[in-house]
Amino acid sequence: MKFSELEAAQRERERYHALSVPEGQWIVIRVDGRGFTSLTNAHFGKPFDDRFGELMATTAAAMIEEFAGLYVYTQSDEISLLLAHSDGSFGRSVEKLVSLSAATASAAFTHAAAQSVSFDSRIWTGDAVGDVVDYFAWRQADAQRNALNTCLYWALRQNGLTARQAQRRMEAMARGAKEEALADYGPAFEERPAWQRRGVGMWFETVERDGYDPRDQTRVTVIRRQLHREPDLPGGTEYRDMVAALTGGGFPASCQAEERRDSLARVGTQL
Ligand SMILES: Nc1nc2c(ncn2[C@@H]2O[C@H](COP(=O)(O)OP(=O)(O)O)[C@@H](O)[C@H]2O)c(=O)[nH]1
Ligand SMILES: [Mg+2]
Repeated sequence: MKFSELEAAQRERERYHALSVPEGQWIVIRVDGRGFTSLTNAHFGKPFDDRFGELMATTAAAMIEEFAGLYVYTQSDEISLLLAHSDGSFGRSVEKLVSLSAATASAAFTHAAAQSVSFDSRIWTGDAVGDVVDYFAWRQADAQRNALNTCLYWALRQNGLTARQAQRRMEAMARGAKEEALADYGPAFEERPAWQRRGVGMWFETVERDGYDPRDQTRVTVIRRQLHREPDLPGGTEYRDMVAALTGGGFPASCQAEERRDSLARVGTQL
């Protein structure tokens, strides 16, 4: 068999390589830590750990920078990254987006924590801005529900209940009853840090800085893009409006991913 025939036959067996997200669809990439229940049980405080939250935020920042995304949101051990509508990176190849996002997240967390971890990855697609808003509202609602459950669970455990007893106690409780029970043991749910209840969001913003142009030795105003980190996200309608506004992204619609990456690299980014 000639090499060219062998090559063609093998390429044909890379069956999923041609799979790509159609133009015009919004893309959110979501990565999730693998086996983070055992990781957090072994190395981090319960129910929430500041250092773990910091590591996830660092990982989220690496993702939005690497993919020059519009918005990144992290809660628990997951990160959702919204790409620009016109993003053509990697030909919108599913294999590339999934593998490189998982690799980026795994490398960033591993480097920051000095502990080897891996993330899985999936792609969500949406037809319109309203779908993107629904997606992020969904992940935030998931954050809120899990945060209430985990806060109450650990409050019950710290007050002498076994794992089974705590689970039984919570089984039949509606959300209101859980909030009331939690308030009996410590700070009310609404008084706990917002990042624990609603997650953390990041996006690029434009700021004006005083600069110096060495060519004609004049003071100039330079526009810089920097990463804004929001640990106090709003909930409900306000959050939906915020996400809708971020789909605009601050880049002209015609600006391709390569140009955005270049412009971010040129000005540098800072947290
Ligand atoms: N101790 C602790 N655990 C956390 C924290 N954030 C997330 N987790 C845990 O991370 C796990 C994430 O859930 P999931 O992805 O379904 O579990 P996995 O399949 O084991 O990765 C849950 O067990 C959470 O309790 C934290 O700040 N502290
Ligand atoms: Mg996980």
